Amino acid sequence: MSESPLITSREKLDLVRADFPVLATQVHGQQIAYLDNAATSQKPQVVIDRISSYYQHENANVHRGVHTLSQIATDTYEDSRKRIAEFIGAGSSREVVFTRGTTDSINLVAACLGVQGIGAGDEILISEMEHHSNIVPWQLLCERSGAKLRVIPVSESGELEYDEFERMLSERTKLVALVHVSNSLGTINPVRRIVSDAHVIGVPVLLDGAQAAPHMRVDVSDLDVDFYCLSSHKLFGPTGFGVLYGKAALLEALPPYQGGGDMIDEVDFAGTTFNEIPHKFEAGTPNIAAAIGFATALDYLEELGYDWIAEQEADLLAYSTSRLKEIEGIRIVGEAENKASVVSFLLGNTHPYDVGTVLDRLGIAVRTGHHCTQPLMKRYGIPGTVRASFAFYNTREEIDRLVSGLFKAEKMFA
Ligand code: 7TS
Repeated sequence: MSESPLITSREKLDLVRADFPVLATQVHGQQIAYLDNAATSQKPQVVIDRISSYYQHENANVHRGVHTLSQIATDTYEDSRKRIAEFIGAGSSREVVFTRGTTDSINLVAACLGVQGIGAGDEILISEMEHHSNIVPWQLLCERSGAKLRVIPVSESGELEYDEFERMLSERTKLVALVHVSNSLGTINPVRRIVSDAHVIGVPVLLDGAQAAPHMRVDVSDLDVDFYCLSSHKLFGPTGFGVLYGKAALLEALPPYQGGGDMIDEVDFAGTTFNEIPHKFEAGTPNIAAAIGFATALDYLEELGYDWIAEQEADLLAYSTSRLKEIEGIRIVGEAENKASVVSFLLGNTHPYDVGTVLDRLGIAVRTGHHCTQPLMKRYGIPGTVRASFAFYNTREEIDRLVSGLFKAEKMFA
């Protein structure tokens, strides 16, 4: 994207859209309206080009070769770590562990904490609005250790019952693990208050940030959070790559995750010593191209600016919410006061899958189902929702197409 100072905001949007080749794709003979950004976001051409150029000119393994190409790959890869650390406000790149994504980041902490003497009488605190990846790893840990999983309830409008959180938080709590922004409801949780309340009694906090960083500036130092997890592919970077941020002292205290190359200091049959953080948690050849591509995606976002992103997405959220309410049979699920640009809804008694199928025929991509939050769907007594999740490159016209598609679906299933 390049712009002159006189550019209008619509012209800027059109220039930004041109950066994302997938947005020109045709589906069933129509230009795609891609409204499934919470599942994964599209990649700008600069990210695609950077990954391609890495494989064309720089590909070599990292941390092991004396040869020049390997040194270049290592430097570029470690520079990406510095870039990512800086982007999320980490104090040092030592606090940035590369993983396969949010799921892997959470599993890493759960697996490593499990070795650290969590046991009967201890509690892990999560909420009813968690993605399965912030439920199941803790259930597995509790089964192994005898610890108890406690669940903060969610209100009808989709907010954490904060009084319940305060009541449940105690010296038995070993960790609070909560979603920053809900993928199904769009709720933005009051994470600053959560972290500070937990810290009053010395309880560490892990935040699942998969859906937060695509919409807002995340600064882990400012939040004073202990662990923060995110996925590159939801942040306009490649799939299969993500980050676990952890405070250095906490990461140092954890045992290694998986064993293998790169995570060791010295291996002997009598015993092995381990590499320093973050490498201690990174066994095997990593996804080098993804780290480099992700750093490029962050550069792109920075250039765009979170102020513009927030302005654009606030408009999309407000416009879609008011337009959807024109449809008589619509029920919006999740109307928290503080929301990201995600709208979940039901159309009368029509199954979300049927609505999604009609929309797909019109070239409109939404997600339908439980969105990997089955306990949350049970809380609302529904099988799932239709979810439109917006990124900064979406337009009001795409929302108009969604709404007319829904009117059509309503008539078909009446
Ligand atoms: N946490 C949240 C809040 C998520 O939304 C997701 C993925 C994950 C964790 C897992 O991320 P991963 O990159 O490790 O898979 N959410 C969705 C979604 O809403 N639709 O598809 C994937």
